[in-house]
Amino acid sequence: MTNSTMRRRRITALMSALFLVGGMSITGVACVPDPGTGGTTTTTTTTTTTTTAPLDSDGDGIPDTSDPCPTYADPGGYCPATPYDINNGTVPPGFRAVVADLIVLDVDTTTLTGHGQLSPSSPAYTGPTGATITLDLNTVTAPDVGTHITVRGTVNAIPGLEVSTFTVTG
Ligand SMILES: [Ca+2]
Repeated sequence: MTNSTMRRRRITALMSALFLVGGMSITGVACVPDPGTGGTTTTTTTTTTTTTAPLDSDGDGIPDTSDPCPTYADPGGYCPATPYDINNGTVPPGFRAVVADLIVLDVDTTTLTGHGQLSPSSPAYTGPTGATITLDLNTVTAPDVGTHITVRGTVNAIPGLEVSTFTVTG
């Protein structure tokens, strides 16, 4: 037996052993094509959405479209009004008003009401008729009589103001 024959036999024996260990025959092996990309084109789409904040002219956080007074900044939605506006119905019940330059005329701590009159020194003052409004203080600590206050509240049917808050201005 030549060296070349012996080498061929060893290779054949080795291959047979490998196939037997693997439990498969050479005729049972099927080639599975590599799925790869299969010619598929991958497209990446980037969408940019720009959201424009609604216009808020006075910067109080209430958009102009829903702000009862878009040029007066008040996060609570209160709008400037005078006692005249409240007494003559220019601003109706339910209107959230901020009334400046009121002088506290009196306070009744039993009924929790008081009266405020527009200061004659106010640029809005046009005379005594209609210059005084009733202030329903509810749970608000009563202001001192004689002080000047700016009041925020909701116009009621009296007509007057259901006071939410006030600040002493003098
Ligand atoms: Ca606003």
